[in-house]
Amino acid sequence: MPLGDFLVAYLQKLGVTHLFGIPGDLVMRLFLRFGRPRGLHIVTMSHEPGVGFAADGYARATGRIGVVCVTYGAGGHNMVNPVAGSFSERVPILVISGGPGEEERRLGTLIHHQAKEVESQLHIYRELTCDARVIDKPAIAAEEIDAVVHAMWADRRPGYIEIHRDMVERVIPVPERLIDWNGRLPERRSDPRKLREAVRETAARLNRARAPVIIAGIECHRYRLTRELLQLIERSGAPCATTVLAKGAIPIDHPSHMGVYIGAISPPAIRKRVDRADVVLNLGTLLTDMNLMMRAPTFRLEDAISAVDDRVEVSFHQYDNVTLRDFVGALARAKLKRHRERVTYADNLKPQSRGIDRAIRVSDVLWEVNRFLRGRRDMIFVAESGDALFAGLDVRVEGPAGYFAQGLYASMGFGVPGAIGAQIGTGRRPLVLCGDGAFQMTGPEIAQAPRHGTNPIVLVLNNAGWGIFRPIADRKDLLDLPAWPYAELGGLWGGWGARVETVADLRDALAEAGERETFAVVEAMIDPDDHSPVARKYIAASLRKGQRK
Ligand SMILES: Cc1ncc(C[n+]2csc(CCOP(=O)(O)OP(=O)(O)O)c2C)c(N)n1
Ligand SMILES: [Mg+2]
Repeated sequence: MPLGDFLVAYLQKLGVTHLFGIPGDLVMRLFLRFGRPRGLHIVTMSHEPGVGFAADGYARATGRIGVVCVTYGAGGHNMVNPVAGSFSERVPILVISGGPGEEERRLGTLIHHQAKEVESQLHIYRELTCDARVIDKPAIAAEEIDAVVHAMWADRRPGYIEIHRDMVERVIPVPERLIDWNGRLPERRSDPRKLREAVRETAARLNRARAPVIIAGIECHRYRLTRELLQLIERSGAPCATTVLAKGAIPIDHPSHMGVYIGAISPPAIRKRVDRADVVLNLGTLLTDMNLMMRAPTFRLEDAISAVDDRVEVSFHQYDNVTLRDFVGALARAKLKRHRERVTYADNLKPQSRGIDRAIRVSDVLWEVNRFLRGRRDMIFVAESGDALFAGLDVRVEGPAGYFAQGLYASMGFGVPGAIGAQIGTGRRPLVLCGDGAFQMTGPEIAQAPRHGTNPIVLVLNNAGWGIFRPIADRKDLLDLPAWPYAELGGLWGGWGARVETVADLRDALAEAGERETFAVVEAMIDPDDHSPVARKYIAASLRKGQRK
């Protein structure tokens, strides 16, 4: 069949429902192919970064592959930043790019949209994906596309295929295997002997421990292991926390959930409990500066058991070829002594000050967001980069797997389009917490929301600048932003907007946004020098660190 038709059929078999993209002449033939068949919706946005973040949000929220389709060069290069974020945070995004046909390449002239070499874009994407290929050999085209997708799924990382415009109609052979395939992608398998031994050793240590702790990391989220994880937590009785990156992997109201572990600046109850642990079971945790907030892990490595990247380390014993899925599943079924401990969920919020007819502090925003989200188990929450990323750690979303943020890559611009993608994928309405600076990057994509049947509530924290850097910058004037009429723009773009200056008005505006069918932009005016509780601790810690150097 023609390569273009094969790709459409392949994606449909995979269960892909949406494709995110912006066309251009070098990808038009392919792009229109996606538009034609029923069952594959095309989601276009204003700018490729928005497209990329939306596909990432879709993939994070659904656990499926996100697919983007862009034109070569100008489009592909514009997509680099979101895909880098997906790579960093283990989100499987398939980038499909067009490209110049063979005749054009043979002319020997520069081709429009070309940067350094025709292959430059491929080289760039090799850095940002687990597999990147130009699909230019008809005989093995189907196998190559299948290989990229399998690699992406095994790694939960982006993949890249470039299909030049003269290849779209080329007839390619499709192997029987793919015709008979049921569309399911296999998970990586463990070596059963190593798995058994790693589980036996871990169970023995857990059973000897007096104060074990479980820390759930990002891989629990990406491999969708919440069910197995909860079984393990319940069987072992150990208190658990998530890392910054994995917030949402454990339901907020689970009785063993302590909260978010942020190293030295964790809520004191969590820090003390982790420091006191005689076994720390790290499940799928990438050790990052954001997770630990610039401090080496407090627990001793000899007391740690860690499962990440298909490898289990029990103290200084290492077992490779043991996947997190198999490990958590088998451990949950092992004979475990049940530990008993009362756990209360801890965050960083101090009690809200009295009175609501007063100026809004960031901590008020969090109290009001939590009040608004209470009982709305269908809603999801998305935190932008900037103070919203720190602030979001104190947000309580009650429904399952309802929290999304770029906790490690931390690119501004993820919030609004990421939320649109997440709603497209799950049907759940997002509340986005977003700084004014981040809104100026991709917030206008909100104008696309109604076309795609979505209606996020965007809460813009308007502190008139890149506020997170004010405490550490001498030239504060360099951090100022022009005042956009955010709330008015929300109304002009087809939604509803409100600008609020008091806590009472914020409460009312959120309630009204919750009632409305359209998207909403709630602009909360914030003192330029105010920050969230976690940001304040983070800034104080980095200033101390800076002084020590
Ligand atoms: C794409 C991108 N560019 C630059 C940065 C660096 N950066 C991190 S936070 C920030 C300022 C964010 O401003 P705003 O959205 O208004 O949030 P606030 O700091 O005021 O809370 C900047 C510029 C980034 N994270 N991502
Ligand atoms: Mg700001």
